[in-house]
Amino acid sequence: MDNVYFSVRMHASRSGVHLSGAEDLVPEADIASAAQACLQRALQHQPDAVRLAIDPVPAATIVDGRLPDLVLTAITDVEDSRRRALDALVKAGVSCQAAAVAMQALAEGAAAPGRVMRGAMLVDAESGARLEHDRERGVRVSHFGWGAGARDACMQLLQRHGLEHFRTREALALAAKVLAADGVLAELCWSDDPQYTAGYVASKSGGYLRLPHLKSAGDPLGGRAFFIAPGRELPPLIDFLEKTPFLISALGAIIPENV
Ligand code: WAQ
Ligand code: MG
Repeated sequence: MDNVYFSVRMHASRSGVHLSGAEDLVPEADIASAAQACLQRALQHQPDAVRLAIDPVPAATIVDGRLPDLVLTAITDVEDSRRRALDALVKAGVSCQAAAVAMQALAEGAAAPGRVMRGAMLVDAESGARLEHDRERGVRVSHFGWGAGARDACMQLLQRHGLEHFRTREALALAAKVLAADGVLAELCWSDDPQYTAGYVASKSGGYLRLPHLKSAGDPLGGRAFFIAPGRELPPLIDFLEKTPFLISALGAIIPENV
């Protein structure tokens, strides 16, 4: 069993409506603690149903990953932050139109007006066309986790910069997998948690550009957009994002931006 990892995934809902999801990719010895952490997360949301799935993953299929460099900005104004995000997307090769379309969709509710998706939009980086087949679910990045010691090392590194929230660490890991996908130019994300205003633009050249105020406090909308190079075949890309096991073994740098 030595070279087997396990995918631990949780999905909590109430009256059939999604509340919370979490997942990890862990060695056998850590299954119980990973499942416990997922369950604790689920129970914070008063669910009436929790699904916990634990599946073996052969180590030979696991892709080795590295976190993107984290660039810290200190912009406090939401409009300025959104302008900066658009600028970063354009620098990453996304057209102005595609960047603007995606940002507007996240701001208005990407599933339908006022409603967030469970996963990410796929956006054609040139035309801005929405490419995902299901606007409620979108594409769910899954089967990613941390190699031995990497999560703790990441926590310590982030703490030195005052970033202790689990969301930052998890978003970095998710963005690492998204950026490793062939055909993805960039990602735009901010949380749907009304109290969590931070978001980011991630790209291969620009790293993970963190914007602490990408939305106003109290705003319940958020989501993710993955910008796809035009003409890509989607099934292998989606398969990689959803199914290929991906383990972070190396951290990136943290680069405080001069202000
Ligand atoms: N795959 C694809 N999309 C997802 C996934 C996933 N596994 N999980 C969530 N999403 C989408 C979905 O539309 C959610 O509504 C949206 O992302 C936001 O999810 O401090 O916490 O879990 O640097 O609320 C970003 C900033 C935090 C972190 C993002 O996202 C930082 C966050 P949340
Ligand atoms: Mg959320």
